[in-house]
Amino acid sequence: MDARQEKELALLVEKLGKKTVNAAVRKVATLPVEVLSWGFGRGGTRFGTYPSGKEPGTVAQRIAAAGKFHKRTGKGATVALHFPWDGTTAKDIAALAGWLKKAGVRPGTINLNLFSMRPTGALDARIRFGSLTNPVAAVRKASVAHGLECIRIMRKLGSDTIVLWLPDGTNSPGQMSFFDQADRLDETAKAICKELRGREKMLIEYKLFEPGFYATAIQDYARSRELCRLCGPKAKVLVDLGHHPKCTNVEQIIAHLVRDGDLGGFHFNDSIYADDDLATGSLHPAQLFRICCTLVEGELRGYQKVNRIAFMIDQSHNIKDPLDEMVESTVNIETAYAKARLVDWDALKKAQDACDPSAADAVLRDAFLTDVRPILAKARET
Ligand code: AFD
Ligand code: MN
Ligand code: MN
Repeated sequence: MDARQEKELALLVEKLGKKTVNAAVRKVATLPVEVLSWGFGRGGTRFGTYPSGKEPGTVAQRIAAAGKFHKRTGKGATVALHFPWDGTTAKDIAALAGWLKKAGVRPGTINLNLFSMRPTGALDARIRFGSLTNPVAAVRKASVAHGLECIRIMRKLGSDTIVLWLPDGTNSPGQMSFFDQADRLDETAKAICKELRGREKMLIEYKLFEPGFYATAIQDYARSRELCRLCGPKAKVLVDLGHHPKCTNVEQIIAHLVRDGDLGGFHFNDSIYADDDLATGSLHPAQLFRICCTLVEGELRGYQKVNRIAFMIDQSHNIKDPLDEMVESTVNIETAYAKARLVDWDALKKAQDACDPSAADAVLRDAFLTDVRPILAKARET
């Protein structure tokens, strides 16, 4: 920290008290934020991807960039991986383990890919009719096999969590019965989850639409939670911020999940129109603050602890330098979380119980408007 930041921190201590500021510094410093291997490369859209040749192109280069990110920010101790993008053969996985070690980072969640055709086997052009919900048993079987393969890779790399994002959906009312779609998924999701042992987990992600444009198999948190109930305590809900209708109160969904211990974690990003995977907090910092406030309030009420909930970034870096955008997103997450840790919860509760919404909102605004950059600088230093 430089002299100016030290002075600003001292002012915050004067205003908020040493205990509150030190607690916020500690919470930010110890909040794990997982980055994504595929985010260090050039992202794109269905209209094209425009690599300049300078961004990481190979798996080794992406993992090396993750190492650079970790050194620069102290976050990203774990890196989410995606298969087969990050490797297929045992040799690839061994090489990947070496690159991660060399970069000083560890494997994070293992993300299934049920949306890319494979050169051999039943995950061929038929997956346009779905994977785990496909009408053809052989395709469903191959999809479950991919899930089991990811569990094997998870164990090989020393990770303990797989992520199921299911691209399955239909594009017209007649294409598939809702009942068949749901029955098949109940069965195939359980077939993957039952292989998990001990502390191993499966995060089940939901998404309103895309690539399906009529009926997505896991389209909202209700369906994800239903599947978690079916699969048992090893399955938890993954909330991707870009996966909701634009008029959704996401922090309210999070409160429901936290109360039942169903929240596995987040895929953080930002968007205005759809699942656009823009830099977290770059457009809706107040929503990110409210999400963090809901998590902190949940923890203070004895529900899930914030640092036991997976904070993961899931973005597509189409324009900016991917590493810069990953840093920007991480700082936005730390900023929102630091502010949520400054909320005067007693004053808020008092105002709420007195039915005084203006006083209550003033408490939240006071925290939200606090410049927490000195706290982040101190956290980074520690
Ligand atoms: C896409 C999907 C989903 C998934 C991610 C990685 O929308 O968010 O988690 O790819 O597979 O963004
Ligand atoms: Mn996601
Ligand atoms: Mn997405």
